[in-house]
Amino acid sequence: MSRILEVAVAQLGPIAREESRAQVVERLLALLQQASQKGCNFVVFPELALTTFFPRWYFDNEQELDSYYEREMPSDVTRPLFEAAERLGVGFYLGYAELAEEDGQTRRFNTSILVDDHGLIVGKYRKIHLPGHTDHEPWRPFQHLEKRYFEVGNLGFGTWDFMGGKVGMALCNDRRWPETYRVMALQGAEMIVLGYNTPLHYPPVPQHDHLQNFHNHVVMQSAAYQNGCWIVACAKAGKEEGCDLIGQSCIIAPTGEIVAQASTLADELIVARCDLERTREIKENIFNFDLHRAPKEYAIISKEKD
Ligand code: CDT
Repeated sequence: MSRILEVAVAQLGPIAREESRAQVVERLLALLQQASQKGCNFVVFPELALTTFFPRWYFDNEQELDSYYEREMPSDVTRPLFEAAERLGVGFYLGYAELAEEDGQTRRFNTSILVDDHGLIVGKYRKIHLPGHTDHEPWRPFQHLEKRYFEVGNLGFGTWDFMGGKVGMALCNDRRWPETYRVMALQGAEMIVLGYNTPLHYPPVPQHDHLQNFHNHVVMQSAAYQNGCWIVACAKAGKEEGCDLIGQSCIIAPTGEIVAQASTLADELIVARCDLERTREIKENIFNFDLHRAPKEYAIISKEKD
């Protein structure tokens, strides 16, 4: 028996600071259309896919900062994506900056959603591992102010019944942390989807710059294997406003093998036929959680630091 999701990763090349939401949505629509023509029914877009990666700048003007966030989803400008999803019968994952009013407060999150093949939002995730720094650090060639511009996500790591499978979401830096995947795998995740914006240059430890692509893949390939799930990862890539972002978007099988990989740093679609039943090869054998995990020995992992 097989249970197939025909998956497309819609890698994006750079988004200019001056590019409008409408222009970006046009690019996303073209990739969604292309995915449908290739027979895909699920498309994965990057993190913060509607604008340039704005945490690279320090803004003291709140109005300017606010212009990068979505106050509603869908909005007039993003609705064509949802309409296309319904018309083409293609679900999608999309990352964006979310400005929410909750408990009488304005809150900012780095968010992703799962939209099904009827164009309906079925899941929302707010990024938990926020990298970078809080204060302006002018010594850096570019800022990474996620800790200033976003709160830690308050929705946890979830999984959703989605188009015949159990799908979980993460965002960029989350992919480097083994707990991200394990918490979702313990909730039955068969596929984990994520988007990323990863600069090639890491100012605090530049001697690791040549390892950025290696680190990108090594964490996700081992996580796919150790959790017996598909991992689908989509970059925003290329030279964006002078900052080089890695590409190498990929689709990884539960064996840890990369089955599709982007070869450019531009808008590019890669596809794979993902059989969710293949998760059993791992989940019922080498990483059978019920038989082989030793959770009593892992208590320290979830203990808050004193
Ligand atoms: N967007 C994001 O999370 N990027 C980080 C960059 C490295 S930390 C400054 C990442 O983990 O890829």
